[in-house]
Amino acid sequence: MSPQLLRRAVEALSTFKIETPSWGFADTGTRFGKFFQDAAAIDMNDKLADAGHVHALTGCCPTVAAHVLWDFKAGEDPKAVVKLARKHGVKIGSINPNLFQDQCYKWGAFANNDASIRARAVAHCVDSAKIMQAVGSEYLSLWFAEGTSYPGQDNIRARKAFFEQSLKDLHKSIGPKQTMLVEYKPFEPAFYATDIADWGMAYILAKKAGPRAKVLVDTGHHYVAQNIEQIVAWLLDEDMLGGFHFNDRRYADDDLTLGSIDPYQVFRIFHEIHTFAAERGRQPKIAYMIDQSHNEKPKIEATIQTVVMAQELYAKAALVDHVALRRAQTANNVVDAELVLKKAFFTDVSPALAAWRKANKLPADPLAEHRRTGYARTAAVERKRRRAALGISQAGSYA
Ligand code: PSV
Ligand code: MN
Repeated sequence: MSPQLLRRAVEALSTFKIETPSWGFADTGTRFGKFFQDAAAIDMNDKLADAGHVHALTGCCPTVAAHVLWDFKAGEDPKAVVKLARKHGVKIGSINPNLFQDQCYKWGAFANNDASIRARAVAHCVDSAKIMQAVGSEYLSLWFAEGTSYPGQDNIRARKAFFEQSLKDLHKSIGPKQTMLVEYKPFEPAFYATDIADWGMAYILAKKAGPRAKVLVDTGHHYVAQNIEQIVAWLLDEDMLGGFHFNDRRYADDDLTLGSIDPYQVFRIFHEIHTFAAERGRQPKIAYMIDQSHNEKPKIEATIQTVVMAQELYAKAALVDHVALRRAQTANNVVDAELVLKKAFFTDVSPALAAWRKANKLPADPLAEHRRTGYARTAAVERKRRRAALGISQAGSYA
């Protein structure tokens, strides 16, 4: 690696931050069930401790995404959670309202035919925006588990109109320095017509909601052949890309560690972001977040794997020779254009990662260091004991 490329990769690493999800440290699984882990976090203190541990090892995860109903106790001052986070060396990041758990949402939340349920759902999001304000977070991250499962079940355009109005109403509670992120997902739990099934729908709704609404791309929420980096490039160009939920997908769902299936695809996504930054002379403001619920891998190890992989791919993508690429593109030299990307992708960036970690007094190998500390073993013993004392059973519940 030339000194020039090394510098470029280290520079890229110094600006890259990725948010961990509080729920990624707790016992979560698939919708068919969970396989429990002794070391899984029991409460918010555990989740923040685990997130703090990951940040201490990797140096690039200063914030933690929180799910309102799972992480904030009713009636509790959200500032208590801020304090707890500080104790563990992290901050609260995106705030995720929950519109998929309560029985009243069986027929939807923002698109429910019943105006009182729609109002309740918006009120929950407005309350979540107040939490966002109280904890000093910049992002309200919205995912809607709604739609219809059978043809004819509901009026598709009426649902769209309800969504537009509900999002507009919520937008009034979003401060000038805050952003509400609209996430899309092709199916599950609705199987016929998910209300926000793809990026186009999320774009239209965010655009209509107001200037502080942007689209969130969850890399898992796409069909197999879908070109995610093209979506990313279009959203960037329209100034509508707000953030990512990182994972990897084999089919069209989330939850695998980033780059475990297709690291080249993640590289291509980062390449579009670096290209945009090079052309516009500014970094786009993007919330990089992880959204994974591990059922098989140890949760902290999986999170570290994702973070390290994200850093590696981000650094590789920063090495693309934009001048050579554009030259090849304008000459319609398909082979050379592709080779420019491949060259960066196959460059070994470990010297850059090593230099950046050394400069930031971080362990050279975060995963090995995590294993060496025995953190998970200690947590497993302590949390198993605490679960027993609290009478918390790990059997029988659903994800
Ligand atoms: C839904 O699949 C999702 O991607 C949303 O972002 C949720 O908030 C998250 O997973 C956790 O269930
Ligand atoms: Mn997600």
